Amino acid sequence: MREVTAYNWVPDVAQGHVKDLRVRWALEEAGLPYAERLIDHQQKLQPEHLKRQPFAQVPAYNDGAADMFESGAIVMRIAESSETLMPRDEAGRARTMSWAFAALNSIEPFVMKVSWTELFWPDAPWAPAYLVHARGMLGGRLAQLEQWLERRDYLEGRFTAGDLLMASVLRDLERHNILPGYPNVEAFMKRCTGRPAFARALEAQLKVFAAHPPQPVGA
Ligand SMILES: N[C@@H](CCC(=O)N[C@@H](CS)C(=O)NCC(=O)O)C(=O)O
Repeated sequence: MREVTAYNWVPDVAQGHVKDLRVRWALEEAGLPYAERLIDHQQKLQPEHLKRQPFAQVPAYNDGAADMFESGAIVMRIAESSETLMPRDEAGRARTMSWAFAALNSIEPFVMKVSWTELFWPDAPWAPAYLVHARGMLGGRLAQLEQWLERRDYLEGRFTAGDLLMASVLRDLERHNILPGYPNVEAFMKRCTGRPAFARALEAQLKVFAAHPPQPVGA
């Protein structure tokens, strides 16, 4: 049985945004059942977890043949066994890989600069000036994506793991009132997260938090 390591509880701000969600979503798209290994914020620091996730984070993953960490890598491994996530032809597989890296390497860093600043340090004296630049850089990337998505429902015309990762990244902007400026990008994100597999994954993550009491999360 595949096993996903996830937190048993996180603060409200992170609920529905913890990165095991991407893995759960991929497994749901692929129709693969999985078990949860739930850890708390003390267990993430213990040698047993650090063996599986060197940075004391989640997700971690085991599918019987491999122990893995890094949500993007895990999603791509799941995609290898699902045509829903990865086209069978070589060129299509290569394009899926390109979009997966684009999501995590060309878009996510810009999303994180804005979202972390606005969520965690909104009142810092440096925040306003930093945000001008961070929002500017993010806007440049979103404008390019906006153009790419003109007349395309998905990044390559059909849903793949690249879309799953891109939508997962973009979704973190929902609470920052940025996406309405990029209607193609926003529609794409909603198209992806409107898939029944996403709803099942989100429900599974939130159900865990509802069942566990709050706890300190500091490292
Ligand atoms: N690049 C990693 C990032 C994982 C990550 O940021 N995990 C967060 C939850 S979404 C975490 O465990 N944070 C706790 C910590 O860093 O102490 C991935 O994509 O798997």
